[in-house]
Amino acid sequence: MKIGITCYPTYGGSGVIATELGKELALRGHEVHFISYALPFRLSHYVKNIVFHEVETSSYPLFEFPLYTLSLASKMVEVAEFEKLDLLHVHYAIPHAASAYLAKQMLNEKKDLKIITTLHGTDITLVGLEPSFLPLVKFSIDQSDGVTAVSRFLKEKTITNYLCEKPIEVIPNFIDANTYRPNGKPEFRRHAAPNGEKVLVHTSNFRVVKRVTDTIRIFEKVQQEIPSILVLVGDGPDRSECERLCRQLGLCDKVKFLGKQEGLVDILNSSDIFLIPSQSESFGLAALEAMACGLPVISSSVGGLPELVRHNETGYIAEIGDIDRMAKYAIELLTNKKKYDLFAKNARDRAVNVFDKSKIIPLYEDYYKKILNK
Ligand code: GMT
Repeated sequence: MKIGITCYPTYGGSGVIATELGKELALRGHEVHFISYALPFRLSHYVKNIVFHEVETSSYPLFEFPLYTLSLASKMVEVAEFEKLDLLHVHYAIPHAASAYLAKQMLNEKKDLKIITTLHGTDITLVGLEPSFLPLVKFSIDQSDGVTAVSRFLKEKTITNYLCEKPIEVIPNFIDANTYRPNGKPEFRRHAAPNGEKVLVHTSNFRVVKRVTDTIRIFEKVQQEIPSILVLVGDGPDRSECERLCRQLGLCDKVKFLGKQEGLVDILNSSDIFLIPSQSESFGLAALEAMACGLPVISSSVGGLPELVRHNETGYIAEIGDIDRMAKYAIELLTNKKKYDLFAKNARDRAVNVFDKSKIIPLYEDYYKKILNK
């Protein structure tokens, strides 16, 4: 197949999934064309069968706001026509699904370009609900030829929030379990926790929905009982508030802010427990990456997290904001080696058996064929 993929190219789960999907499809012999304003950050090396098309947006004194959505639609038309695309798969509804709709209409006479929209999270649960976007999101979902969501939760939310009539296929996030695996490389642990402290870890884009301050408050309780450190990977709007909280709680020497990192697998391999106490999480790709490295996960009970984390089996789940309970769960796991080892094995097994790319990529391929044959 000749497949166009549009996604946000910067850090973020939807861009990761879109790029890794494109790479896997290319490996399977499909021709993949990425269309975005910058090279997706996971496309750092040449990959056979992958071409990147950059969208440029002109500035003009009249245009107070950049007209990316329109430039993207024009580029989609150009690529679809000249590269003879069979379908265009857009990730994150806003504004990609609207640009794709426009491109489809522009091509109407020339070809029937099929549009598939994958819903990832805040495009449905947060941003899309704003009155300035809601009618457009509903319209562009209904006008897509196919729609997928990354969890059953997100599918249900889309149906109830937008009264969408379009059938939605659930295709969960995936990982490469060969890359994300226990690798026996504890170098990071050796210098971050030189006295044998336990290592709790959290990775995110530090937006308020991630409740990183809860992560710090959970850790505050854990370190009172168990010698431990907290490693925070990533960056974003809430980081300064988190640093301020650490100063207030006197935890600066035990909480390591690493910022954005490439070597996540090695950091996860040097950690014991992954914390994700989010306010909203349609899937939780970061938690899946940790599970694949053999880390039990302690999460809030929101969104798609219970579809990933099995309570009392691969980790623990608690109500949003129940810091005491999450801390209790962490302490229980860190003081019961038998249980910890079992949960760590269960977490890895679940990641491999249910969410490895070998299980999920064929679901996308089958879905593409179904939409193309409609
Ligand atoms: O919705 C977002 O916050 C953006 C998006 C992203 O690009 O990072 O994250 C969402 O998509 C990921 C990949 O499908 C999911 O694993 C995340 O759970 C989801 N984030 C939220 O729902 C907050």
